[in-house]
Amino acid sequence: MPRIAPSLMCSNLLHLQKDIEDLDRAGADIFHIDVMDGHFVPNLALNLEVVRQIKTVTKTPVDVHLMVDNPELYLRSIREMNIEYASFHIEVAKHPLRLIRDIKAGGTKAGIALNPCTGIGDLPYMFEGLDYILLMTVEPGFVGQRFVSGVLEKISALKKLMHGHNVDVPIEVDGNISLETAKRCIERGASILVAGTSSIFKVDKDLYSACVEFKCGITNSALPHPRQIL
Ligand code: S6P
Ligand code: MG
Repeated sequence: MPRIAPSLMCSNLLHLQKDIEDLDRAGADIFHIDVMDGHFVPNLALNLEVVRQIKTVTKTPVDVHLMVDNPELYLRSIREMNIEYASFHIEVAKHPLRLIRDIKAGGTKAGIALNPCTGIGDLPYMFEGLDYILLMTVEPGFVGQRFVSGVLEKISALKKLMHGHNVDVPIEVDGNISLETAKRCIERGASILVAGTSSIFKVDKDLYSACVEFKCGITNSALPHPRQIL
């Protein structure tokens, strides 16, 4: 069953706690949290201090997407906060195996993230110990960008590559994941969908209903009767 990971960077920070509560009621599986440093990407989103606060208001696992030049600087905090998932970018990792080992040493699941134009050829060297792979479907850094459809082929190729190495870890897709692009990614083998402004964080819809609808849409299940809505 595909899992939905709302991207909290898309939330209005003035009511972040309410958004988290609404998303929890709507059945969000994971909270995706973008941490940037203004160097790896020309933007700043959330930071680990905000993650610490988020963890006080929800029990839903958090997935920290480190879009930073020096992911090793963040490991101590990730460990102290008992973060469930953390990914770093392959494009900056000098010693990816060491990073994977250090993330996992604190009980966190370790993921590697790849930009849309980064190839998958080196991944088999890192398969051992890796818990998930995050494929960016937009250039990292900003919300509301166009879907890079070439990544669909990369999902299929990655599934094949994993199969050949007897590995089967979840593929997460991140960037312009609408109902339509989500379905195309799922068909190819993606199973964690980062939901942002293209699906649930829409100005004309309340977040709870948008998340319920998106979830029903990707799992092909019927919308709950209004009276079942809490
Ligand atoms: C982008 C970041 C993503 C965004 C997400 C937003 O750099 O890694 O997690 O938050 O892509 O979703 P959307 O639907 O606006 O692209
Ligand atoms: Mg992200």
